[in-house]
Amino acid sequence: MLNSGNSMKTPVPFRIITVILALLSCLLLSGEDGYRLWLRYDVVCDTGMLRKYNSALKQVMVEGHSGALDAVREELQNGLSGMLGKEIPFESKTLTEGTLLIGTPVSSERIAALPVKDLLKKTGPEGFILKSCVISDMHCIVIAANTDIGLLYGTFHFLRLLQTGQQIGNLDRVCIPSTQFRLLNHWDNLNRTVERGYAGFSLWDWPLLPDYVSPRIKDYARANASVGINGTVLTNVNANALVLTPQYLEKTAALADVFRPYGIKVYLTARFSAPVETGGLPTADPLDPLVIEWWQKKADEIYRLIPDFGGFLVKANSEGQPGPQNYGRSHADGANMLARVLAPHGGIVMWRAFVYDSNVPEDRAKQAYNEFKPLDGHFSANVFLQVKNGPVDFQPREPFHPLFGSMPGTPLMMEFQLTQEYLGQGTHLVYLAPLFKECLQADTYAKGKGSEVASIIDGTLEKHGITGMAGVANTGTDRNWCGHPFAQSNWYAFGRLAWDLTLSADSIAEEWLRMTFTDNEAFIIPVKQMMMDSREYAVQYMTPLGLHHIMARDHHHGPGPWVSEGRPDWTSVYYHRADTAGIGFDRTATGSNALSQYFPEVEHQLENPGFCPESLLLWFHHVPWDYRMTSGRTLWEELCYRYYDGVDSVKKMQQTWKSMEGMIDRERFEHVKAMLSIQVKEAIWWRDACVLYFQTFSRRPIPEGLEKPAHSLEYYKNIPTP
Ligand code: GCW
Repeated sequence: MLNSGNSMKTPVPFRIITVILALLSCLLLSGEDGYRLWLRYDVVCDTGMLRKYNSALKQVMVEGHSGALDAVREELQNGLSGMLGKEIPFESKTLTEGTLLIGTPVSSERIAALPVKDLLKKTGPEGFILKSCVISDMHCIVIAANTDIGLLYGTFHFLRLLQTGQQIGNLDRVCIPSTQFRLLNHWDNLNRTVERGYAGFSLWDWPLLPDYVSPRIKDYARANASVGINGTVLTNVNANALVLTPQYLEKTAALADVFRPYGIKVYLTARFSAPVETGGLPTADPLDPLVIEWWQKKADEIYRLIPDFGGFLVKANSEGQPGPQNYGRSHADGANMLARVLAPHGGIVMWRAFVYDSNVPEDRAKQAYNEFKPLDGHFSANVFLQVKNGPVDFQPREPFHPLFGSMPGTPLMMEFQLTQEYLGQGTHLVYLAPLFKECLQADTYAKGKGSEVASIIDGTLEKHGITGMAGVANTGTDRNWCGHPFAQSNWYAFGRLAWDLTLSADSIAEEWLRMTFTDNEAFIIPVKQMMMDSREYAVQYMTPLGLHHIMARDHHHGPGPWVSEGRPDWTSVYYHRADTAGIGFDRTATGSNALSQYFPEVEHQLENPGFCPESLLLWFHHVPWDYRMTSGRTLWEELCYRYYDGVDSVKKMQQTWKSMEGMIDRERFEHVKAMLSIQVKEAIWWRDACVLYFQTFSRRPIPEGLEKPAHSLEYYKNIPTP
């Protein structure tokens, strides 16, 4: 066993070789396929920094034994040897200068002896302390927490400091997550297709489970833990009852075993009709004693196999899914029945608020509120109502959902969509953190000014026992996990935000770029700007000025403003309402009055087209084509300019990216370059199709100086569905 002292000093020639290797690897920009995500751990390129890190880190002492601590050791071994270019000793029992000391007061006497007790009272089960300390005259860095999982989060935080080139000389941090339940929602089917997935097939290899668990599953867990994600719903909300059968539960348990050391719990979607479909009962009525007994036994069976099972996510009575209303019961009846069977095991229910009914002639944007507001206060304590960020459906821009602030008696869980169903899917570079932040920072006025959506999600505004945030996952079997190389940033950003709601979109982008590509400022500054602007660009070339849901039918990829047949609230004409007088959905008192679902201050801000932000104008108002915009242009002209600006901006992104050649590896450079050229083509497709279509109502020319569309409207309408 290695001990302290000189034996651990790196010999001088080795250090020189290390620095040369570091420089070479930075220059060669060796091939990358994106598999390593943001956990690349390549040698630190800044040699000054590398020297500092090397002198501050002489050995690591991880005190205690558990699966999570094995994960801590393994991650540090890989991370530090990769970034520092040398092996760091882990085995010593003697504290020396430059020790990274990791432990809980229970696993480590040294930690217990430090004056961190009061701090640890604040950090809870997942938080941690990261601190530079002098112990027995020796300079050390300490990661302390109440649990081993807290130590794992602290470890990833520490590694991130090195990955992003930060000082580690004088650390004094206490980190506590903003929300308790930070979950990915996979819309993965048991046949391995992924609903709205654009990165290959499902990561869960059901046919081979439980006997074979791909090593990829552990890497998935590492990636999630590195950003603080602590739960994963494995299956689609459009659920298949089969996953609750013994055969699939065993498979699920095999995944849970790999996730456990990384602090990740598994959850499943519960198909409400499962007692009928797989249990042979005549009904799934949530008040029927036999149904309750069936779920009780099912819960017991699940917890026998997976003692830390997280709970159920349920989509009920929405888009054809069964639910309590099939039996004349309410959403609360359904959710509470499941909550009661999970409660003794510590499980939770996430009941989705995404409901709307084609038989009800009501603005779809109003239906979730109408349905759930009267049920406020009627849900059990271990039930979340899971609410999408906006009232329609993950559009490029939506106002915040009116349920935020309107359900003070119910814990609300945020649902964001990381997979870009309505934002260019697999081919568009769209960084979503600005969209997430826009919603989180919106003021609901629920308890007066300053009642931001974020304060409802993190529980500071209304005190609930549980808080949480969910992201519809964008992962798949593609070698680089997410398809588009930049789509990884949306997974990353979701996790980082769920952990810390106060982080800015800008700082998250910067971290991700440094970890994923390079810390070269000449790359970071322009590419970060490009990421920050990318969502607004997508809004411009797809749905400017508050337009929404005008995507092609079913697949939602390209433009389809002409879609008019079938169920009305699945058509585009329902949402844009263009006619020869104007365009937009009147949601004021003269129209659907969806605005009345917001608190009066918000309603007043939005009810007058003259004061309503132009970014949401056509969401709330039907506006005449000659309406004067703040630019002095008419609405029609402004609409055209926005579409054209959107395309020009994507072309600028393309130029910016091209000028990055040589700064990163060729493989990912070429991949993104090719994607951007597709994005330019598709942005033009969006622009021309929409401008030509809306022109049939406005009957006005495309403003002078704007290039004319290359094809006719008929041409765009006939582009076949991919
Ligand atoms: O946006 C719609 C999607 C459906 C999805 C549904 C939902 C899982 O088009 O594919 O179904 O939302 O959120 O339930």
